Amino acid sequence: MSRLPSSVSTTNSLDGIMAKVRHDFPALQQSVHGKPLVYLDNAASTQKPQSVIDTISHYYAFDYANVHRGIHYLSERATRAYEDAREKVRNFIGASTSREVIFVRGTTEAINLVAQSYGRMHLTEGDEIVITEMEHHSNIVPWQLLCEQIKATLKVIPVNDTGELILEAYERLLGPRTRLVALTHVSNALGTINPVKQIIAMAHAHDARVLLDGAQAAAHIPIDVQDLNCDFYAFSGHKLYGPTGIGALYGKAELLEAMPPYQGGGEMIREVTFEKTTYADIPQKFEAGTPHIVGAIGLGTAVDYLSSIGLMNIGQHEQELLSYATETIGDLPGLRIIGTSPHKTGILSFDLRGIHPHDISTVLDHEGVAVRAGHHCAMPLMGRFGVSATTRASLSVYNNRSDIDTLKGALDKARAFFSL
Ligand code: 7TS
Repeated sequence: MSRLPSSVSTTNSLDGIMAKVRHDFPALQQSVHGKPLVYLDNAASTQKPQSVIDTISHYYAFDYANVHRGIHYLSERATRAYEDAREKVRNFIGASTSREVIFVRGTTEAINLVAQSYGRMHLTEGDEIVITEMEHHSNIVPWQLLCEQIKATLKVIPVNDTGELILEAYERLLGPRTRLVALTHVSNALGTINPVKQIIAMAHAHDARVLLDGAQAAAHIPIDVQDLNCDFYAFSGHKLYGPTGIGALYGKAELLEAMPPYQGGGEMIREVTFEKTTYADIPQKFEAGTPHIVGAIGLGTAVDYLSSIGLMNIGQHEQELLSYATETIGDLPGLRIIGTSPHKTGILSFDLRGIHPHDISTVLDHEGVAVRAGHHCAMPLMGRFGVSATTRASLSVYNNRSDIDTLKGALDKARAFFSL
């Protein structure tokens, strides 16, 4: 079951659409500490529209059954809904067949799957994996684990002072032993949108495969895996208005077909004997056990929701808001924005001299403003910018100028409180 957001039926103007989008999100209608909630922690996770909430409760109330096993009516209906969701995700990322879409718990699991399945099969001692200095720990640690297991080496593309990858350094890192390049499409701590098409082409010229971590991209910019020509693409449902515990891994069919299973169990087999087990075709080969059925179906509705507004519209709205936010808070005395690339999504990470980000966010919280403070699971990147943590406001489709004005007012209070 999916509904168009209430916003879309009534107006075509972007401002009009965005003004109404907010009403699709029940969580945004509440107050915290006696102040209207201003939710600016979208890079951590987004709130859910009513259509996603309705889909989830409808499934549990009326359609609930396991998938791919029962011959009974409900099981068939649940299986259809689950596979329809896969098709929606395929369409959302521009894959050529839904066999290339594997449901996983999220970006973290997707990357671990590729590291352990593709990595252990195709890489060997002395091979090299290239990542970047701006990766989330989810795109560092799985490769370190793999490197320890097979004695491969990790190489790191550095970032410049504005928070962009230094492509000349990348070119120098590529060599005959480079087997895999794994990088984020958009940085969660800086907002930088990386020139991934160029980076992929450079890797392919060296016969290396490329995995893109799309956790921070999929809700903000249109994704077309065929146009990008990436080999793997990973993202999480909860960052694009869908449920937690569900995400997708895209992989080129010929790669997935050649890869060994990541986990063994039910669903992923063709035939089991004690002597030898044969495996199901993709994507089932990589979906051992009962999947997060309602999560996938809810993700399908979230994708419908995003598509009904349009990723181009969302991107334009967020860019306008990012400009406004950068102007509004960018020249507060002592405030340094970390991540100043002209190619950014709506992420404002900053350091406010002398105040620990946890203290800032505590003051903001009392003003009803939710942001994230910390290292954002990007500790090496924090070190690169000489900080241990930042305060991060991250925008989404339902934020507006008034949210930014409230953020500014709350930051003024924090500055006064700490006598800055
Ligand atoms: N990659 C990037 C770029 C991310 O931003 C995140 C989560 C992940 C991977 C992991 O995603 P998961 O859904 O598997 O956990 N990033 C953040 C963040 O910035 N704040 O909280 C979570």
